[in-house]
Amino acid sequence: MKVLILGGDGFCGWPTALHLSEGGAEVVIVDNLSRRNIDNELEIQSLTPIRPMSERLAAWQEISGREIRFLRFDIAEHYHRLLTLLTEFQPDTIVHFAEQRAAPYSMKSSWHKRYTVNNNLNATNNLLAAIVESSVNAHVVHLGTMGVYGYGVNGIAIPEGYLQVTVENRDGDESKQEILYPANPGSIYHLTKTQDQLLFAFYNRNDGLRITDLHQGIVWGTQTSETIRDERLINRFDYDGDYGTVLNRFLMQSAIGYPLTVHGKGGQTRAFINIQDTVECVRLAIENPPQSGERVRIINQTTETHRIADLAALVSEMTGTPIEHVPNPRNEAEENELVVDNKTLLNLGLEPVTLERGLMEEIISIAQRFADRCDKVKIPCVSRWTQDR
Ligand code: NAD
Ligand code: USQ
Repeated sequence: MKVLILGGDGFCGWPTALHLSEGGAEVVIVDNLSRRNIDNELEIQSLTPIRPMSERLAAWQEISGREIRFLRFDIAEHYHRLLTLLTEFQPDTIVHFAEQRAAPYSMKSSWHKRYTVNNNLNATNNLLAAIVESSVNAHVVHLGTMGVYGYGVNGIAIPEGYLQVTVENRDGDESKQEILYPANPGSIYHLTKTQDQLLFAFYNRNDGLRITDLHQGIVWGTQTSETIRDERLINRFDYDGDYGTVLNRFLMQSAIGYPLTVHGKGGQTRAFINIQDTVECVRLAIENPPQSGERVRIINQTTETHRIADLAALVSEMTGTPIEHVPNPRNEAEENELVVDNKTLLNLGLEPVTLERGLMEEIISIAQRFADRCDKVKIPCVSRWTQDR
């Protein structure tokens, strides 16, 4: 199987590339290294010492005997390079991770809002247009987000993409329909993912493209069974106020004794998944593609839901780190309930890594081990959703 991985130098893309290569796929990575450049812009670096791409790839070849090819270009800008690549490589599957993925970064300024919209929507539209123009018969697996749904459930479990509704027709009779779950994004970044959904629905209906959209929760953890095989393969770990996600931030904060930064009361409930499960889920999605003519397949890629205050209490209990409630820079509900339907991946055989199993290992092997690389100044979340925050 030939797999093209867009965004394969990133936190989810790199371990996925290795996992698929280990499974025997011929893998080509495209990445413009924008994420590494954003580290330069924000004057921050991954807590883990990630290596340059050429060193990563040489190490993987040395260890596994398998080659991964890498092309550096911007898929949102260089349409014809993408088109040529699709025509020449003829991938069976294209995994699309190549978007700006931090909600706080997307809210930093009008420049960051415009960059995120331009980058993410052009990346997705270029990919879909190039598949049509090249006539390549590839299955697109896209990393979406749980945040497309918003986080309120109105007494129901969030379904996998589509909502059954009953409407009254013109004769006054009730008719049942299935619609895309109403989008309710909480940031410009999340907004781009809701718009991706419409692009997928259109190209699926108009051109018959086969697409799986994986609505992923917050990813925690760092290493996978492949990245752990050599220091040079180590995955990135973001902890700063823009790119660090909440649980990884708490783990790192506990390693340096920095009070755990709970926004407001910490009443927000979110969905989570471990990075090892992310790579397994992408593989399962690739192995189970939609049939030709099938509508966009939407899968909720998440394994647990937790309230932020409860997560902080758990980490605090394990490590003795105090909790600090800080003003919330985001415009989000003070608290919410969240119940998510995630049957598809469990039915395909996913055996989740639970917080209970993986948390302490992560604290010791990553957060404590690399604690001296942490720049405390970069911990506070300084990007505000509105000017009065
Ligand atoms: P990341 O920023 O670490 O990786 C994204 C990669 O894509 C980077 O290496 C970046 O350089 C590359 N990229 C971005 N724009 C590009 C472009 N125009 N052309 C070529 N390369 C480009 O992010 P991640 O955490 O690995 O997330 C990957 C995907 O998964 C994203 O789409 C994100 O929205 C989604 N996701 C992530 C999480 C999470 O918690 N990390 C949760 C849910 C969904
Ligand atoms: N939060 C804190 N303290 C912190 C950091 C965050 O209380 O120090 C809170 C936030 O206010 C928010 C929650 O934790 O309520 C989650 O924040 P996050 O930064 O961990 O996650 P989020 O911004 O939602 O984005 C991350 C990824 C994104 C992905 C999304 C999945 O960066 O790419 O799409 O998780 S989801 O949240 O399910 O939409």
